[in-house]
Amino acid sequence: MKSYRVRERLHENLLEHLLLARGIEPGAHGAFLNPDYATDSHDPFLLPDMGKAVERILAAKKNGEHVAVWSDYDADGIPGGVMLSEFLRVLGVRITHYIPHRHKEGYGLNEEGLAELKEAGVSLVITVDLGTTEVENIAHARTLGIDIIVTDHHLEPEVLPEAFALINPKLKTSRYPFDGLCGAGVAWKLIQAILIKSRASGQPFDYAQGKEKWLLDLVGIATLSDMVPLVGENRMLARNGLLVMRRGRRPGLAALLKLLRISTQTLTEDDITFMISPRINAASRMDSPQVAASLLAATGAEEGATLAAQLNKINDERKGLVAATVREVNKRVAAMDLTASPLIVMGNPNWRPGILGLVAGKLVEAHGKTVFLWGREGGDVIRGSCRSDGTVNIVELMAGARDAFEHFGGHAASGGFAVAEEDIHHLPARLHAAYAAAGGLAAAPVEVVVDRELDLAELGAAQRDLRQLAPFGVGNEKPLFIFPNVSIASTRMFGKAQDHLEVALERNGTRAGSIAFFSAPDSFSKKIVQGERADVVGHVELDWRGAPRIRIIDIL
Ligand SMILES: [Mn+2]
Repeated sequence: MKSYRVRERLHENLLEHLLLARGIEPGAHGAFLNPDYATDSHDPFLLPDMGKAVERILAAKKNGEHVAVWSDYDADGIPGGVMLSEFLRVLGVRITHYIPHRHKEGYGLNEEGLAELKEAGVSLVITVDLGTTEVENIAHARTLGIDIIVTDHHLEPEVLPEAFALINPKLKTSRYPFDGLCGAGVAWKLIQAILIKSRASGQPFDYAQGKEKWLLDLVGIATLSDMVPLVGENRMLARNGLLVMRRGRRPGLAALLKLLRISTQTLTEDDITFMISPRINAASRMDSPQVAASLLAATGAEEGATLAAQLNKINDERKGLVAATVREVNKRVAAMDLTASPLIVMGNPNWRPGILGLVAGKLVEAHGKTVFLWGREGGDVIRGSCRSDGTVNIVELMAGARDAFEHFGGHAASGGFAVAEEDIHHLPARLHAAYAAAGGLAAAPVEVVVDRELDLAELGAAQRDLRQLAPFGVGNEKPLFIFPNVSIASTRMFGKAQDHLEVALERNGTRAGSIAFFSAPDSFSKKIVQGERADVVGHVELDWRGAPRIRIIDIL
């Protein structure tokens, strides 16, 4: 059960109050509100191995070497890989952008892919968003005569690989003042370093001063997608990234936004995280990571439009597949009695592992249980995804059944695993035993902190303040308000399936619109009844006409 607490008022001015509530000291408010490209960007040479990496890349250019950018397949790795490839190509380096298949190859480097690149004559591989843990594959690359420069932001493992260079702000040896960059952010620092070095040399590259800022749209997408804290240098990258995106200069992105009927000029972080990132991620989930990369790399309007349509179609197929899998699981759940079971553990060799994380997320919401789902794609290893309902740390749960898995990993709330075919039938019993041993905690009651009370008449002013505080995300949560004692003037359902709710609110003669997607008048703590009064908890946003409205979170 949720309960709400309104934060103590820290300042009369709303913006100051919100900044203080986010732990930003009064002296730092100006710097937070106005991220600055020059001052918020730290010296890239403070990152480990940066000087060495730049020298190696310049040598590769001089020697006419064939270089591969090997990026992850998600919405951090793909934009990062496209960006680095695009930049190095402009410098005149021969580049192949390699993206592994999410399930046939999996996350990271692999011997077959390296062999393929070796065959194609590649002598240098630069990773994006991966590589920090790749001890064996990097040693193998060495035997093939391939140098590897790692750019990554993942945590330092016990043993580090012997890469030619290992650029990662999270390494214990890093002197870089900010360790929150995403994978594309680290690749971006490599670009900055190459340019600094080139411009300091007597013969700089033919690359106009400041031109590199046009690459920030890709860093921005990655930074917003990868759930890194939107503070410090990330805030600058995300904010400038959105500014570049609003200029609409990348044909593929422009075409995708147009197709989704998102206005380019007023694009916000929500458009990226709810509309663009899931589509980039859909590509690899549905076997075609290259479509997302080609879309972001497209140089012509026509090519952009074709790829946008293709990516959107892949996303529709992904949605259909998720919905069908959810239905199949629900049917099986209904046929079993799971009332007493804290876990749902299920699989089907025909399920596509790439979508099971999304399916598990929906099932956690629907059933309030921790969910493990597995499927298979190529080979005889079974792969799956799991999501916690909040009663257990899912990685610790899997660790409690360690030998049931070939591999597992993840975070407290979500994870992934691989199981040998002959062991899969033991998985439910093993996980239930591990859950019982962990003593599965009761879900703690959730207390939601509301940033402040607001009157409907303050909506417009609040919206202007909020745009200064944006972009919102991890580390800079979207402010939540309570509008006390407002009248419900009218309600209506809308949308193709009539599954979205719009409510007109009124108080002291001021009217305001509010909205809740996939909701009905009885979806909240209190039922919405026309003519009655209620406290509305919600976020403030702009509607498609640019008027402020409330996004309903709850009705009390
Ligand atoms: Mn990443």
